[in-house]
Amino acid sequence: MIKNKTNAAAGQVRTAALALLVAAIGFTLPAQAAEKVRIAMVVKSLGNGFFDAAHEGAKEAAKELGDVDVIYTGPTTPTAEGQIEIVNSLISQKVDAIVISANDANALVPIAKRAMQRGIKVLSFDSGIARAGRLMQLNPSNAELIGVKQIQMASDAIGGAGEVAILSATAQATNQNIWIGEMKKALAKPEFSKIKLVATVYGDDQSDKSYREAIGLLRSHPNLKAIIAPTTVGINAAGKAVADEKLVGKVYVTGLGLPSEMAGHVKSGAVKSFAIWNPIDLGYAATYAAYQFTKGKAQGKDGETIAVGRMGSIKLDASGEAALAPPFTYDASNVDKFAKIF
Ligand code: RAM
Repeated sequence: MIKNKTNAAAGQVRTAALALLVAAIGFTLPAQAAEKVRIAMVVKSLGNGFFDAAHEGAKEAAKELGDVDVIYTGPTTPTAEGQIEIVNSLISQKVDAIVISANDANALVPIAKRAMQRGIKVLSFDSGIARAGRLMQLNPSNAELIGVKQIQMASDAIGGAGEVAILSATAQATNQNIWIGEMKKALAKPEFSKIKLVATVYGDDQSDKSYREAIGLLRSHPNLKAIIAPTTVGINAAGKAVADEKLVGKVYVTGLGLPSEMAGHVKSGAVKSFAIWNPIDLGYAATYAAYQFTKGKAQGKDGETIAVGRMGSIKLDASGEAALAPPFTYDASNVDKFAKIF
């Protein structure tokens, strides 16, 4: 009897265990079938607030899409070599997509091609790879607009005449070089004929080097009226250099900056106005677009429209590029409000 009871009890336990197993299998099988899409965001370098904000946007897209894992990575200094190593390792990890802000348009083409041959969808954003090395490039905004905007802000700050200098990121950065080209075109316009570009220097998106380059500009060009930095790292360093050299009111800093990093410089008077687009939106849209490629909902054809969630849709031009919104201008009236966001 006792034995039988035990057997019955054991039988019940076995049935319950089986039921649990069935339930468990029932739950785990579909989950295994729906593996997450792994999207790697490769930035110019780590420790840059602009890319930290883009990462926030990538995480937001991943959360919304539900089946995405974001791998956020980049070299410690903004070099193409560092990014090539990283892409190599992402190929071995068999990620599904790579969205990269490139430190060099051409140097990354061979490794990006290799990734694409292995079925990885490669997109560039912010700073582009040449067309052969990516399926599409997402620009934050129209390049001409970004160029003209910066010259206009410099002109407004210095009363339309005087010497200006550019403090850029790295000498190979695709985006900064395009914008510098557009700034030079803008300077050729009659309305800016009294503004003279006297130097272009490179702080490599490193705070200390950017600061040293800014100090160098201030000391070697005593008549300098403005430093234009088309980089969030450079503009922040230049604002500090102008204040440290006690040149507030004599030299103005403008360019592309993050409100969170620039609010103090607007207060010190070193900066009257600067511009930027929303880096969170940029990271969000780039990640969303990459997802569409992994799902076969985007191919990168000329004229193609790609849905990018809350940002609506983007349309590829004849160079396989799309642009988001125009840059927004910040000054004493609004910098504090946006400083809380990015
Ligand atoms: C820096 C980077 C980035 C650029 C911004 C404006 O953070 O160089 O590529 O888009 O500035």
